Amino acid sequence: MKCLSLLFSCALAAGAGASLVGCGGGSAAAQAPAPAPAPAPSPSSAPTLTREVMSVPGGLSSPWDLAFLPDGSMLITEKCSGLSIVRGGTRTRLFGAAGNQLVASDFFCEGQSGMHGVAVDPDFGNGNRYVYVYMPSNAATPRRNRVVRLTLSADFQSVGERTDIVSDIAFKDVGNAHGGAGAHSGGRIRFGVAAGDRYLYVTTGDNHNGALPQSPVAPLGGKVLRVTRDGAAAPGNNAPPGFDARIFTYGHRNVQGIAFRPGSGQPFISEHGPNHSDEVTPLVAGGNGGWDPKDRPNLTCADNYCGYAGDPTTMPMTDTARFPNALRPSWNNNGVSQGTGPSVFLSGTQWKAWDGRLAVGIMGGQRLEILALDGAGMATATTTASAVNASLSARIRSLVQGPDGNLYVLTDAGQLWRIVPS
Ligand SMILES: [Ca+2]
Repeated sequence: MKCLSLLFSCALAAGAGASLVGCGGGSAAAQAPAPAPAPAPSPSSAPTLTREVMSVPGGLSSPWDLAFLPDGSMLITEKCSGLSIVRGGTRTRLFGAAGNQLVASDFFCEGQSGMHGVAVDPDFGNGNRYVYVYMPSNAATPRRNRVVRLTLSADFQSVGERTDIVSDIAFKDVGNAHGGAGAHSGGRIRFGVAAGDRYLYVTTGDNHNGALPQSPVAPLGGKVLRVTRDGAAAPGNNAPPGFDARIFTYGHRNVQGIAFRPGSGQPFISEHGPNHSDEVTPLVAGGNGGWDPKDRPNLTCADNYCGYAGDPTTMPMTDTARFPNALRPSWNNNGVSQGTGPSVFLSGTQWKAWDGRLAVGIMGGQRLEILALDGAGMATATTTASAVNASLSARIRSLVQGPDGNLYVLTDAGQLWRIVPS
């Protein structure tokens, strides 16, 4: 038992980046007087954060999302080139633009849009080898965003069997008074984690189209979809009568983060506000997020989009006057809009007081925010991780907790970080 204890202590020290001196395991160490046990970390203390900048062969240009395979390999998307795998120190371009192993001739990038989310099937390790990406396609007119399923080869070096499982997600085909084509595409995809909820959640955006968020039918925008691995409506979505059965929630603006609370598995989204009020919101099946930016009496807007026409009172991100049962946000970024995008729950005792808290990446605000939530999912306190470690200040695009329990981050500037708590 003593040897096991010694090895475990060394492993912890190595994992925390500490010197390995004294962890050699030789006889001298074994015969030394037993040190006093280290005090247990106080659960009230925040972790110390160490940032490691990781190298990706070939570098990254506008990376958007990442996912881990069961063997620890990493899938990474880049907005204009596509999907790559990083495995054993090598990088292979798998799917997307020219130069990838499988070229998608209908794929393109424009404005905010391109290769966005990536997800790994929960049964990948059981043999189906499915991975999924979210991307715009010009295979039909008007252009749409799609969720594409691919099968990764046994040698991890190629993909095939492309199957477009959702092909009618709204894409902003033409620029208007509020921004260029490709704006507000959403695009995060994640599988649920709770038992019985291994379905794919797909976040979408409002395209600067006032009618989309409250629209019950395709094209699907301003929604969170929940589908099977074949793209069919998942059971239990509880979409209102007359709504497309793939809709899990609606009435959103531009959802670019979704995360599942440890324990309950409840999904929480993070989305960009207009000129105010980024939101984090716990979702309930069939819920309405309360965003409705279309024209209304005494308010007529360019291109029928009133999203920027008001303030938190006149054009709220959650309009409880129009929709009394709207989903209530956990947090609204103190009423300001700073490009709140990805989110992930931190899980594990290595995160100390942050175990179970929600990490939220903020692009314009260039920071990593940590939200403490009560039982109902409402924020009770916030901590800025970028203040704990100033090197974490950047336009944060993707957040994933790795199989090693550390937090992996992609930045718009093209860096991949591993954040190690201790
Ligand atoms: Ca809302």
